[in-house]
Amino acid sequence: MLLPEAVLINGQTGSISPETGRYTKRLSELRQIFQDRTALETMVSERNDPIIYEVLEYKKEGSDLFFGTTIMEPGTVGEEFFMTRGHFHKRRDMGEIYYTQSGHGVLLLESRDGRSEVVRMDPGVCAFIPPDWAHRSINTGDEKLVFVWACNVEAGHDYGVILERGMRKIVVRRHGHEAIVDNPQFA
Ligand code: M6P
Ligand code: ZN
Repeated sequence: MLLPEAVLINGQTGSISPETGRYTKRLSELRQIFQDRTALETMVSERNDPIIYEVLEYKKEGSDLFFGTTIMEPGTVGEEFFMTRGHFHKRRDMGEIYYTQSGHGVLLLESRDGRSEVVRMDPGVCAFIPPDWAHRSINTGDEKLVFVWACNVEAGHDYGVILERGMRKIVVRRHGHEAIVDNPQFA
């Protein structure tokens, strides 16, 4: 029998206790998602392949739900803000929530039929990601962006279509301001 448990989450650091797993994404693992490949390679070599985000999770064998935190560093590659890979769920009937704890960013969503939506990620905002919407989080602030996510263990990640052709919108810093613009490389 699974037993209830209190999980302590630090909204500033994203730490979880108890934590059952984690992974780190460095810039060199995200070569396909940023537009400016020259800026990317320069950062990989000159800044020692920086960490872009970390995902920490709490998952119990036999449970239907799991949850965790994502901790995103601030920064840009060329003019594009640091972002996650972005994905649809394998299970098209399963959504997710992203509950922002600290920092500021943008949650970019795209439906199968090509509609783009944005939910701002500010502390206290719990974003509802409906089933079958691709989602990518982007840190547009100058501090860490920390959010709590929760979904069904069966949801799964489908990276294919977003990796291959990108998302219709990109989020960039232009003239010192955040801007959501059409992706010139959208295939
Ligand atoms: C959130 C969740 C995770 C996801 C992570 C990074 O934490 O949705 O399931 O893995 O963001 O996003 P991605 O896998 O698209 O890089
Ligand atoms: Zn997801």
